[in-house]
Amino acid sequence: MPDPGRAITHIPFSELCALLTSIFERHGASKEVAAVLADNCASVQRDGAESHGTFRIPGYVSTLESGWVDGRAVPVVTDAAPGFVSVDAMNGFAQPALAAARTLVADKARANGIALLAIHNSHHFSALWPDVEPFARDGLVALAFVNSMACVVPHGGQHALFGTNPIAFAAPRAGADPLVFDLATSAMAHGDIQIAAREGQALPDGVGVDREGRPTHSPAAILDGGALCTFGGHKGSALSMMVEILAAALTGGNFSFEFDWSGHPGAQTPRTGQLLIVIDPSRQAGNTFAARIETLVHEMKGAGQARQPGERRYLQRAASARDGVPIPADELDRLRAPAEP
Ligand code: NDP
Ligand code: PYC
Repeated sequence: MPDPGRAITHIPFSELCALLTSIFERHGASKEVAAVLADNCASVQRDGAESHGTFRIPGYVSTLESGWVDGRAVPVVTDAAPGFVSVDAMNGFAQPALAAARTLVADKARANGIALLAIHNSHHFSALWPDVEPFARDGLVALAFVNSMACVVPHGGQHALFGTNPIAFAAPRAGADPLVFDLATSAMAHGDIQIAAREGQALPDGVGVDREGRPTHSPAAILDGGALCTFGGHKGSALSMMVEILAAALTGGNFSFEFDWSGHPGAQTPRTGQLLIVIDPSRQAGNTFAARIETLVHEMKGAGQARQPGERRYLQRAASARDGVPIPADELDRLRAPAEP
């Protein structure tokens, strides 16, 4: 929840993109990488995802400065099989790797009905929905899986092993924005724990444990040697395990517990992997996919589900187009300062 006491400024999307591009470039990213990351981060801020928008810029900057990530990496795309594209991100960010392979994997999905995009040696520090929504806008179904850094205890376990391991899904709709969900498999995203700690908020039951493994309501205790729990007990734990398998074992990337960033003080971006599964629903005989989704959404509303996943984001996107992208005034001041952030 945004801090209600914090002053908010509104800035045009293009201005925010230009500001973020200049910050990324100033801290060692190539022109191409800076443009992709700036568009991604500004889009996330525009859509109201507080934990992964401009709040993350200090983390990007300190990571680039630490030498942990290569902001000038040029991803290497391999056409591995009729339905399999592999990308070595070359220790760069995952979003430029996805951008480099996006057309190829979409073409393969159309040709085969389904295709995989396996990215390894990559850093993902953002929300996942920008990775899947564009596929759905092109009529495809997409799933994405990313593992992160060991900060989540497997169900029944004693120490952190999994990452916060998000899963995102997008499907096209007839005459409406795609149906999208994007969620961490931990009880809360690590970014939201950082925000709760900054704002002195207590956490609900079941979110995390302290360094002794005792349940805690304190975000500071989770950040200070404690750990997060998965959402939904053993069920979320199984999904988190699946993300480790798909995003790391299948792509050739690191598990969340495997990389060692201790030699790079300031590093915050996990060096892991990402898997995307892209499906062409038009391959179904007598294709009724879009109509079936409308039936489902209609029935969900009829059952009383007032808010569909993705809806809040689309509403915030429309408000940002009208009023400018909301950003805390002190955060924007820091971004605009010559020695930001
Ligand atoms: P949330 O719990 O806020 O939301 C999860 C999903 O549920 C969203 O699609 C959201 O839609 C939807 N939703 C939320 N509330 C409702 C409701 N009341 N009714 C119906 N749908 C609802 O997300 P998380 O905190 O789990 O994750 C936040 C972000 O953190 C994600 O974008 C994720 O990708 C990112 N993340 C990134 C990581 C990385 O390694 N890069 C690691 C972990 C998390 P809507 O979007 O419209 O609100
Ligand atoms: O919020 O859990 C998170 C996260 C991890 C990596 C990027 N975001």
